[in-house]
Amino acid sequence: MAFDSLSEKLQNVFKNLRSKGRLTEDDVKAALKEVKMALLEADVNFKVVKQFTKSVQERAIGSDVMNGLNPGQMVIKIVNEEMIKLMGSETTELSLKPGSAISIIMMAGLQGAGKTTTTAKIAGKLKQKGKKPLLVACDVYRPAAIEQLQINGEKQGVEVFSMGDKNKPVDIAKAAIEHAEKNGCNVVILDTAGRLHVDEEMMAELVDIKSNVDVTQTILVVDAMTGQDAVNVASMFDEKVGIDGVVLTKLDGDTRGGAALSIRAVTGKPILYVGMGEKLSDLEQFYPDRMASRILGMGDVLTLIEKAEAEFDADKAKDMERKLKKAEFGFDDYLESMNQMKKMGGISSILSMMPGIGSAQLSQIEGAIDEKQMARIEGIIYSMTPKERSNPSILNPSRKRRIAAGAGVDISEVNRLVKQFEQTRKMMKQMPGMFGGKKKGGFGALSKMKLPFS
Ligand SMILES: Nc1nc2c(ncn2[C@@H]2O[C@H](COP(=O)(O)OP(=O)(O)O)[C@@H](O)[C@H]2O)c(=O)[nH]1
Ligand SMILES: [Mg+2]
Repeated sequence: MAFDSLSEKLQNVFKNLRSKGRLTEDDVKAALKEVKMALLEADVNFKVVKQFTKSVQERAIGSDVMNGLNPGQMVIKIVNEEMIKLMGSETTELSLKPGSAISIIMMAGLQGAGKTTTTAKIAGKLKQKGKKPLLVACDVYRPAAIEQLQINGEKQGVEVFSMGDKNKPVDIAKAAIEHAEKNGCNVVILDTAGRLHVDEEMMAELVDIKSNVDVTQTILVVDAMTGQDAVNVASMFDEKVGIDGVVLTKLDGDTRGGAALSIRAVTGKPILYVGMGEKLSDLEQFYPDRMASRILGMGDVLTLIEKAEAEFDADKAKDMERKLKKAEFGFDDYLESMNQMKKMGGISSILSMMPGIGSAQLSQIEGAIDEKQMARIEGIIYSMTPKERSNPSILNPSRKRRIAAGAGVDISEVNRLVKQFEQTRKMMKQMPGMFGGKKKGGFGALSKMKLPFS
């Protein structure tokens, strides 16, 4: 299994840390030196390793140890978070056009990377989602490649378009799109030819397709077994052809796994899927957080950390309540409370734990909050100066105009947010115990409450 050796080494480093009561700066540095070695041995890109250990060290040395964790666990927590960040934090989906509009996906990569297999794997996933894919045999250099795609397509119950090996890939692609239009296929996946090494001819062929066909996404397939080469290949393809995302194959093998940690950091392009075997069902969506836990291989400690974080949130909440009572509640706290709600699964999941809230009210509240709206609010608050955030009363029209321009919204949106903020503040004052307090009472006010996000 990929990462076995890296996991083992990291676990050893952390075991030593865990047994210590307190961590000195030297402890942290010594541990990170070992982390660095382990990452390099796992074939993680050198620059990435350097930057990674630097960030971890800065955070580890400067940070307070969270309640419920020992210093060693605190370091693990930071390593885990930085690893997730390295891999892009969020899961990136293959970006497709909605409905019946035809998306064109061009698969690229070296020979043997797993393009043809991955093409069929992705087709299966898309079919499950209700899409109608068409697989296109653009690898005209090896007759076996066409047959391989046909066999795989058949297994997936997906149509394969081929014109044999006498036409240019770009012409096959064009013909395939016409075929898709006539037959109601809404995703066209072009399985292109690879070479053993990056070469001009291959790149030129891909560029030719891209400039003649309206490619929606170019997906690069790289073999995890090739380690840093995979990362270099990704950089070159991105430079010459332009890629939108990466599929990392053969992660089931005995690879050192470094590519998974480096690709995003080096190329800026997300990993969309990982190949976990030869079977057509062996393709997994890429989750940076799950991958980090897999690499760290410490489910128990990570669970402990999550718990400590939850408690930490509760502490913050109490602090917020105190601020509220003293009328110190500012926009920063407002943002914080929004983020907490997001983390805790939305406001409705919090409210549903409170007495006196009916389901009708809940669904009304639920409908009022949407992620986009929250993002806009965040944008507005980030456009405020720290002074404005902590002291909203200074927000005069000219400041509001500046903020609106900064956030790229209309000034009326800023006005609305400020008004809602004031109302929230007032309402919260009437509700002792909403944040972490144990006292009951004041919940009746919720039914009249003007939500911060509505
Ligand atoms: N173990 C494993 N093998 C894979 C994976 N993806 C592809 N392969 C194998 O790698 C070989 C080359 O794959 P292929 O799709 O023909 O590569 P292409 O030349 O890029 O089209 C085949 O034997 C595949 O079965 C994977 O995720 N895991
Ligand atoms: Mg192939």
